[in-house]
Amino acid sequence: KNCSSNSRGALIVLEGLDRSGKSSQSSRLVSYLESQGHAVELWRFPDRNTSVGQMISSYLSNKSQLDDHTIHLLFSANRWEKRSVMEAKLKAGVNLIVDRYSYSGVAFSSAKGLDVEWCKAPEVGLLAPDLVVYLDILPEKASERGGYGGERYEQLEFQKKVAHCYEVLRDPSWKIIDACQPMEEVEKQLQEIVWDQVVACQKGKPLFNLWR
Ligand code: Z5A
Ligand code: MG
Repeated sequence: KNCSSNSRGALIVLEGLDRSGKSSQSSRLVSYLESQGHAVELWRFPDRNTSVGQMISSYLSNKSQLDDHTIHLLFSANRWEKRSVMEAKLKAGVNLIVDRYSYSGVAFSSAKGLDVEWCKAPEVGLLAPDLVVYLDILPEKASERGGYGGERYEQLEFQKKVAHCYEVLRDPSWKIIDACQPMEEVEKQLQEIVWDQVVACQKGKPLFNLWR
């Protein structure tokens, strides 16, 4: 292991449509990194445990109604309230595997018609991921998986719009994995992609802020 003072954990984000396999793959990845002796934690957004997270959860389960801008800012606030802990963990050498992040925030809100730049603004200054992995699946294929639950956004027509918004956001640094492959295959490809970043961050790769 590299012992330089700038050694840190990697911030790895998994993105993708509903049912693309983010949660399944995030936990498999965490187990893998643990088995290899790395310090690692599984995080997810929204984090429904905070008071902001509870407002979000109530909105997603249709128990409350909120203006589109308001819920967008709550999702963002939910990331801001975790930012300092996130930075401390990374600096302490803990790798963070994060199930959804700012890209979900922008993709889902802009899919409702909000301006992309307006959606990005509150995310500026959050920690930039070292790696964004997009689990790629057609909305039609995703909707066949176990059926959508009853939460807001879990509808095929809306998911098609979200898919388009993710395409607009996607940049060349993203790693795209075909999420229609068997779970074990996705898992293997993910392990290979993530390994390089974990090593680079151990060697002291600098940490940046988002969208500055
Ligand atoms: N949202 C937002 O609007 N703004 C924000 O800033 C953020 C989020 C952060 C809740 O998110 C909603 O919040 C979400 C976006 C919005 N709304 N939608 N849509 P969430 O993360 O809590 O949503 P979730 O319900 O936990 O997860 P998910 O995205 O629906 O699914 P997933 O994690 O991608 O998939 P999975 O649970 O791992 O797998 C789904 C099923 O597919 C399951 O039965 C698996 O066994 C199966 N599966 C997985 N992989 C495979 C493969 N390879 N083959 C076959 N079957 C598979
Ligand atoms: Mg999930």
